[in-house]
Amino acid sequence: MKKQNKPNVKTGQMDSYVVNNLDKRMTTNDSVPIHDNNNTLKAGERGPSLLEDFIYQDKLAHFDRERIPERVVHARGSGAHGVFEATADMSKYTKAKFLQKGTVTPLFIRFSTVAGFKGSTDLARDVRGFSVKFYTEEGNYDLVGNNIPVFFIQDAMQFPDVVHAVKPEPDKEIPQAASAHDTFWDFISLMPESAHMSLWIMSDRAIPRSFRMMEGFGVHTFKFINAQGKATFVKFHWKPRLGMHSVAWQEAQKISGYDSDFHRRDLWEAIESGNFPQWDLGVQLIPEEDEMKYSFDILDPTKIIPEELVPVQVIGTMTLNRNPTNFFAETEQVAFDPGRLVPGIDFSNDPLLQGRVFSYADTQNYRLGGPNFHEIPINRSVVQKHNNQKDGFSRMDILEGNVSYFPNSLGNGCPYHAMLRGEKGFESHGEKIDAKKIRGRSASFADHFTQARLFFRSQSEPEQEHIISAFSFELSKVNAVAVRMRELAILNQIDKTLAARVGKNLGLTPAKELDPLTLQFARQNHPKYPLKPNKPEVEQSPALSMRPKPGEGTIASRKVAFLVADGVSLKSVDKLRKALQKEGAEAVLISTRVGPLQYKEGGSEEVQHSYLTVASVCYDAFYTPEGDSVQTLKSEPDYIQFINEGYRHCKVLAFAKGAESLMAVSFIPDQADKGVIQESKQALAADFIAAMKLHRIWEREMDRKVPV
Ligand code: HDE
Repeated sequence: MKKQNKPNVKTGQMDSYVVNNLDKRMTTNDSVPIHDNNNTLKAGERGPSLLEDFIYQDKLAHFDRERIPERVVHARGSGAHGVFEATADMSKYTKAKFLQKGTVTPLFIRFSTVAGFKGSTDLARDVRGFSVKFYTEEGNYDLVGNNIPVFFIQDAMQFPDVVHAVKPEPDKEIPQAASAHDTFWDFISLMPESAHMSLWIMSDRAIPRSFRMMEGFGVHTFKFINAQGKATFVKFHWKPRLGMHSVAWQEAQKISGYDSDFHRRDLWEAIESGNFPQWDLGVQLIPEEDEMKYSFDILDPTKIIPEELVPVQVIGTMTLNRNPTNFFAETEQVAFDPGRLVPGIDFSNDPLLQGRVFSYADTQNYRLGGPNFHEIPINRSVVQKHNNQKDGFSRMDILEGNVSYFPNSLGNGCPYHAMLRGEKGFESHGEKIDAKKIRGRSASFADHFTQARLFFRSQSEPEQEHIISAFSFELSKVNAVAVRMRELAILNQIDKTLAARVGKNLGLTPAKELDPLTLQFARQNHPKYPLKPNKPEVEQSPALSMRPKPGEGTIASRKVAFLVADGVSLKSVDKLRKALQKEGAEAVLISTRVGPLQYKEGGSEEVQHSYLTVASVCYDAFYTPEGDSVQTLKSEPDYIQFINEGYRHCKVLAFAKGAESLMAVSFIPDQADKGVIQESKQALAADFIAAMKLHRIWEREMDRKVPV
């Protein structure tokens, strides 16, 4: 049953725009009742259509303009409403009202992939956008982040270049939503500053199991400003309550075929069923005086601040509790902008952040058709705006009076400036700057490999293997050997084993030194490149690995496929189903056909999914209960494919006592590993749940007997 959530100030405002057509007569856009909307007005039964048919024109003219430009990046996205509750006293650091303990603020979130078009697959290897719009009492604040804490480039000037390199190649518009092609790696292999990000993007972080199971990051260093005007540097982190999980690369490719809306569907269904996803908001705080303290520059967006160096403090919780009513009106028209700040938060001088401040409002003026996009319901603040900006396409607000300028006396000097009445508005932090104009970069941004190495060395063995496979996959798809060689030379600067292993898969030996072309372009930004890097404070960061730590983990909201056929035992189904439900996981019956499933004990249950309509890659774990169904499944190739694939993708499988014989028709060995539970030998529910908490039995990847 759908859990109800109380409307808040934002969803209440949105509801006032919602239109319901039930029992309503069809009208034109001017609300004129329509008699017949199937037939155009003609001169005689077989005659030509008449120009005066305003009802037809009304319908077609609107249809002809239904599409708006998709976002130039992050075109594919999924949104949800939610709330943020501040749980810590932050007044010492920031005066932002929505961050003061106990304050609850409505929000809208949009997750996205970056490279693909609007209709592309959710499972592309890509960064995920993680944009949150807080509708605060002091106006809208947007935290427009990603699920990876660093970026490819250090200066906004190169953003169009990196985007052009990753998007489909302009002559043939191939490939869609994929970085595995020549132009991307051509660019990356000439830009050593992208080395750190490229390791993240080749890691499992780039193929999440669910939006609900990934971290989010503000990426840049921002500033908190307190009531006394004192600044503290801050990095934002979103930590998912469900833990961090990914799928395997081969699975990702298959899911793209079976259900290219996999992440969108997962988010929608979770919220619809009342499994509201949650994240804790954490901050890393750095006193202003420590700006230059570290071995890296905190303004450099290709660097993280290791959590072991500056711990993440939790300051609040986000809960997503309502799906959009209409995709276009909300998820498509929402406009995020890192340049949208509230008092208490300010920019740092990160050159990537500085450049973003221009681009978002600019692209939205174009994409949403003019300067009044702030008035679209999803973008409206929950406090009324007051200023002298007026007119423009599709203006909604109706400004009263004859005054639209300042200063004025006819309007009583209103809207007034906060400072004129002893009040406070947004004030930029009064940082002292005394500088010469230059078009260039700080030498403190020149170390490109130390943190890439930190990332690689902090991964568990299976995670490192996945990175090696991902680089091998991507670079194998690159046709230009010179590009492969250049990238290998970069990898060799990061970690010799990484480079050698990838090189082996490409039939190439990594060069010791960076390619002369890479050096030439690196020297454009840093004339003395390469500079000697500082000694890092941290050489291993457990926080960078996604592996659940022992004793950690939840299986809440994970989907377990119950593989059944007519004649299955209800008792055997319920034995595990009840245990899973207690843990918040979902049991999904999959049978030889949809419709009523006949139980051995009598009675039936409606089944929504069959081996024909779904695939094993869309489930987290598998259970085969016992009963007369076992005989049917023995000769059902689609069932056998389910369990073989589940095994190959390192998932947990359980077999009821009377169903264990089915293992013999699969590739799964008897007593395989801790992820294969046989009821006759193990505690069915307890061992199954414990194994699922590990998410995957990655060690099994070495067993490649099962064809993919
Ligand atoms: Fe964006 N980015 N970006 N970006 N970005 C856009 O804005 C841009 C960057 C991010 O769900 C665009 O409204 C520049 C970093 C997200 O609607 C555009 C630079 C990070 C989204 C734009 C960056 C992001 C966008 C396209 C280099 C992580 C989706 C449509 C300085 C912190 C927002 C739009 C949504 C979208 C520009 C780099 C995150 C063109 C110039 C770094 C999550 O304005």
